[in-house]
Amino acid sequence: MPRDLVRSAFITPKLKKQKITGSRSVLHLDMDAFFAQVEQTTNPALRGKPIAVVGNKKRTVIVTSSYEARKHGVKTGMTMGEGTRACPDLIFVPGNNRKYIDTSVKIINVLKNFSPVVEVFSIDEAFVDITGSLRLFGGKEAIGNSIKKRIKEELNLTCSIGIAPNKLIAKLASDMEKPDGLVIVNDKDIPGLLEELPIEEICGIGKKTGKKLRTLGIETLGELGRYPASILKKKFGIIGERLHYMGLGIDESPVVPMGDENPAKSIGHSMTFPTDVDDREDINRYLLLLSGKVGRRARRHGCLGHTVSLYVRFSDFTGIGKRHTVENPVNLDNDIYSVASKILDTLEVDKPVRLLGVSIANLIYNGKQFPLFKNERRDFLLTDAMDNVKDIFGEDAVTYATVTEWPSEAGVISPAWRPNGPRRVDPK
Ligand code: DCP
Ligand code: CA
Ligand code: CA
Repeated sequence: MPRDLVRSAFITPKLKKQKITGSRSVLHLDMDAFFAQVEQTTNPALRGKPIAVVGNKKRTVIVTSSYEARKHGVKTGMTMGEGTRACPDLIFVPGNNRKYIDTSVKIINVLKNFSPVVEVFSIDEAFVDITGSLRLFGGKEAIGNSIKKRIKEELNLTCSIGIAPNKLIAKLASDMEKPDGLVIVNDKDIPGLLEELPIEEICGIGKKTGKKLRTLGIETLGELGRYPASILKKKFGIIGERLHYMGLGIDESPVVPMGDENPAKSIGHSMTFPTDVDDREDINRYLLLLSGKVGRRARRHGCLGHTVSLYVRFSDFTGIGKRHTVENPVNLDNDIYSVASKILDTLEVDKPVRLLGVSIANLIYNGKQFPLFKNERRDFLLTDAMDNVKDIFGEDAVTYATVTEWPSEAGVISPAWRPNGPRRVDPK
């Protein structure tokens, strides 16, 4: 048999099946009491004990606690005093970011054995598109159990896994039987699951949006799904439509292997703020600074990017990343900024922001080309002039009026936990 035919005989049935059903299988993994569990595995004296992990000097609140401590009512966000009142035997352990970062990387590497499509979502969470891996590993439950087993054997840690037709429901599912859970949700289970569920339970509906939805009389996801999409769009703009789909449990967003890009293929910069930021104007200011850093590097290398990515990490370590591809590739600060800012408009930012990251990918190398159109020339010339000043007098010699200081990157855990992330690109 000709080789091509042999190959298509293997490939066709699977492709066909996927096309007809259009059904995906998305796995979401979230580590149990992550920082606390890492502390307990690395220090046997802490195992089985109520412990609370606290931050560095500035952040003396409890960032997480072991399940033994939670039984007594210890909660994330409590002060040390409140923790001790809830549980007099509580043992405080100062956090060690390096350990958590290293563990996070190991977890991601385990996941990559099961599918190449792994999206790092936060320090202890990832999505994996396992649609193409089901056969090889014997189905959803088998993959879920194998991942859990490997993480237990290799790292001595437990995690909770949700498997569903999309990211939205997979994330919900991983939280349903914590700790050490494995929950599989099929299409037919979704309406029943969402009917009575309070809107805030779904990832993407934060306090602000939740409050606004409640003023419309919407309390459960079932109600949200039945609410007229047109009114939601009017009240919430771009995310109105997404809210409607959330209520129906529909989420077509792909699992994007983000936070794990090949450094050579993207240029980026991210920063953790000294204190969390929740003012949109401040966020914009940082966004412009980061876009400027990215643009400057790109221009030095004579390259432009077709795709702009934005990462937002919140104070609670959750995060969103999204990318947008533009027809005309960009490398001017303002162009990168305007795409990044548009992406930001489509994201729900209702928690203080801890970190922002901007990167460009899909790079083309064409040196420095003078723009054809007059309106583009002004920005080009301005940027070029700024670059020249920086070349001679240093990076801080000139900046935008809205941006007068570049805060130091001190103290808190940074995106370094994704060592292949955009930050590492182009060490100069
Ligand atoms: N974290 C933090 N500050 C917060 C929330 C979390 O520093 N406000 C850190 C500590 C957590 C880790 O991020 O261990 C992961 O956060 P999760 O919300 O996933 O919580 P845990 O993994 O600790 O517990 P759970 O088993 O409920 O997921
Ligand atoms: Ca967790
Ligand atoms: Ca988490």
